Amino acid sequence: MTSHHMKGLFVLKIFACIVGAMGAGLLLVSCGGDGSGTSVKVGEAEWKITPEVSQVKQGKITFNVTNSGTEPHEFLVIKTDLAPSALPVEDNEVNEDKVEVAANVEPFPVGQTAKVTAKLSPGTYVLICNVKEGGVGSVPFVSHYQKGMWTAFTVTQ
Ligand SMILES: [Cu+2]
Repeated sequence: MTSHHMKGLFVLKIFACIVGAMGAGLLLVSCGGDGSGTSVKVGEAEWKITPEVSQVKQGKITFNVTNSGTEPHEFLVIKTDLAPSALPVEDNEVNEDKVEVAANVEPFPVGQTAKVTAKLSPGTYVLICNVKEGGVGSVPFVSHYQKGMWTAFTVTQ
């Protein structure tokens, strides 16, 4: 790769970064690092969510979520000051209209890894799976959140 080519890539990256920040309606203070953001591996299974780290620095965070369980799971990043176990539950699931959903992956199959990127500001978050099941015969409805698929996550300055 020529140095001219590399310079072109560098400019492109900064441009993409500024556009991204403007798109989110945020004041661009700095874009830090090389612009590629931070990646966090997350494991999901019955009935737990296990990120490899529980805290990251603010910015563009990519979650690589692997379903190593035996049924489909989803993945939500919720920004909240509530305790992780105290999100607003209605009809046996978290009411996603009553919380700030920063990122969302719809239910995905066993053995697959889903990827979602979000620009996260400092604060406290909860990672959850909100799949609801039951309702067949006398089996009551219950969400994976209620079964314990939640964990605290912190974004620092
Ligand atoms: Cu689940």
